[in-house]
This record gives sequence, structure tokens and C-alpha cells, in this order.
Amino acid sequence: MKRPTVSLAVASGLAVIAAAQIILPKAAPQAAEMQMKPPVNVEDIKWGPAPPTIPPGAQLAVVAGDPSKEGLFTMRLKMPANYKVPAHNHPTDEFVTVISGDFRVGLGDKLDMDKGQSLKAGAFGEMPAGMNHYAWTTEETVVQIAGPGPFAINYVNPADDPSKQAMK
Ligand SMILES: [Cu+2]
Repeated sequence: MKRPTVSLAVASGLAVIAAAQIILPKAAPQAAEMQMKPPVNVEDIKWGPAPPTIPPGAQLAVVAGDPSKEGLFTMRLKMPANYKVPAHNHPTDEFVTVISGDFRVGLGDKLDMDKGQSLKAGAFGEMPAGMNHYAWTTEETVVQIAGPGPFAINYVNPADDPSKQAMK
């Protein structure tokens, strides 16, 4: 009794695969492969100075997409010990994964090192668009930031914007 049932399941499974192969356009996987950048190991990630919109001393690596444009992006931010990002928000949702170090994050309108949470390697945080938050480090820390672009930082106190401080 059981055998016919099993072979029927296998047969219907094969039918689904066959149907999928007919339905899926052949060009789609090829186009995706052409756009895909090869996977990289951590030592092959290319770092550069972070933009002047965040405090000096950090390094940035864009690993996918373009944070300055519309569409999904993924980037990494390497911060030295005792690095501080004053209270700010983003016009888009921000998804943060801690790669290494100790990333301290708090919610609110002013950086307060008595509040906040210590996030270690593997930790994840979601900052909804418009929510004020701040961050600091106690050791060299790497975070991965992903989300829909364009990525921008609005400092709660405009005087905290390092790109404006540099112009003075
Ligand atoms: Cu942020």
C-alpha cells in the first residue's frame, strides 16, 4: 500500500520541478549571475575613509549596492575604540548586525553613556526610520548596516553634524 503513495509523491514532485523549468524564463538566472559580485572573505573587503557626515576616525566598506542611491545596500563600518556617534535618525530603516567588538546603542535625543545596550558579535538591531538613537564603542568595532537607500543621517542637534563642523 505504501509504495504507490511514495512513488506518486516523487512523481508529483518531479512534475512540479518540470513545470517550474518551463515557467521560469531562461534569461533570468544568467542576468542575476552577471550582476552578482563574487563572495568575499573578510580580509578581501576594501575599506576606505567614512564620509564626513559621521565623526572622523571610522572606515567604511560598501559590500553591496550603493548607499547613496535608491535600492537595497549593505555596508560595513569599522570604528576605533571610544568612538561616538551623537544622537541622530535616518530617513530610512536601518538594520545593524554586529560583526566584531562591542557596539553600544541607546535610544533617545542625546548621547548618554549611562544608558544603552552592549551589542557583541552576532547581535542585530533594527532602527526604524525617524527614530532617534546614538552609539559608541569601547573597543574597535565593526558593524554591518543594511537597508533601503539612499542612506542619510539627520543629527538631532545640527551642531553635532561633523560635515558642518568641518566647514566652520
Ligand atoms: Cu544610526
